[in-house]
Amino acid sequence: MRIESLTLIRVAMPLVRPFTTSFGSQSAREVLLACVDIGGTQGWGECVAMSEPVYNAEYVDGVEHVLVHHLLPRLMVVDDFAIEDVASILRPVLGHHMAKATIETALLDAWLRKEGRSFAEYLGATKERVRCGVSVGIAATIDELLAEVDGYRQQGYQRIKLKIQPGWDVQPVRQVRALIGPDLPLTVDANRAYDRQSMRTLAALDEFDLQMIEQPLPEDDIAGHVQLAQLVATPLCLDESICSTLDAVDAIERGACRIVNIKPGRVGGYLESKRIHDACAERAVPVWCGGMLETGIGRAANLALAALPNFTLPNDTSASARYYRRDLTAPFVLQDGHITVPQGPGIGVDVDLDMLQDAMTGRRHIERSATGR
Ligand code: OSB
Ligand code: MG
Repeated sequence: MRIESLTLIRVAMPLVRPFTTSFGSQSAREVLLACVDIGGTQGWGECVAMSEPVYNAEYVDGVEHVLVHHLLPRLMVVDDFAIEDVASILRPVLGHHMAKATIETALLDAWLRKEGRSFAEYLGATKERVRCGVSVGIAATIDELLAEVDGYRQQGYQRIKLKIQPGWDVQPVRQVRALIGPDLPLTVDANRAYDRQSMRTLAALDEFDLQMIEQPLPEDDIAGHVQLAQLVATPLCLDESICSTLDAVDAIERGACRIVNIKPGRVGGYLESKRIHDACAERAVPVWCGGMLETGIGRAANLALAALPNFTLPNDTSASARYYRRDLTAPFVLQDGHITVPQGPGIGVDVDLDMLQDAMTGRRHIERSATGR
């Protein structure tokens, strides 16, 4: 394939309720979409970076800059490449996984649409629907948290994940466990908010039979996670620490985690996500698909990934209504705790162009001819 044009579209997406984590609160997503044209067929990629570099180092304006000035020019000078070549063409640019994932996903969608093949089939999906959990932000009060969790429980989510931070951990977890009973899986996600001095607090969570503790320590403290894993009985899961297959293998072999959260944006795309899935499967380490409050465009691709066989734990692939009043695609709906994997060509869903028009805040179009090729 070769790229004829790239259109970058900014969309303002208000959340149904603010989402608060240990790194801050957000009431809307500023979504960057890439629409690539390869000889008349278009494909879409959703950038998962946040407005500010507070989850990891990437942020929306930075992603747009890297795409336009460093990634697109490297792809535009190649007249015929395969989807499997994209990562190596972009390898001279260090980091910037979310930017790389955005363009690689748009190219994968375009190429698969042209071939009449789905993400699910290309990636090797073995399930028609995936298990869904829900990620619950830090609330103003425990009563508000309990009301929100109760609503999700009634909707049928298969796992509740509570965001925690120092001062919002043992008590909310105790009360939520009391509300939902012993059978519904419960997890916590600290987004790196603890340090080596707070290991005792994390060990106090053992009594609540959590399925996992996600990313308790800073992303570069693998040795700290190894120590913590020896002190707590609850399995540790890494999110921010895992940016590649090498990271995953290293963390597993050192005993830093027993579960891996795979977010395609964080690791540079769906091809690398599949490699992480395979490496974890070989080592009998279960994985699940994380989320970044994606619209239906990113969610469709995540569902296809989560349909791979070693995605055995409930995923952060919740229904559209958990995030947005109106989505950029037909809404994804929770049925019996699952969402159905799209089977059409590419990501398998169409972008709602009326909705896109209404929510668009900016647009930038770059033609091949304009780059002098
Ligand atoms: O750590 O998993 C996280 C959202 C933004 C940034 C980081 C995280 C999250 C979530 C939301 O937990 C998961 C979802 O999309 O439902
Ligand atoms: Mg996380």
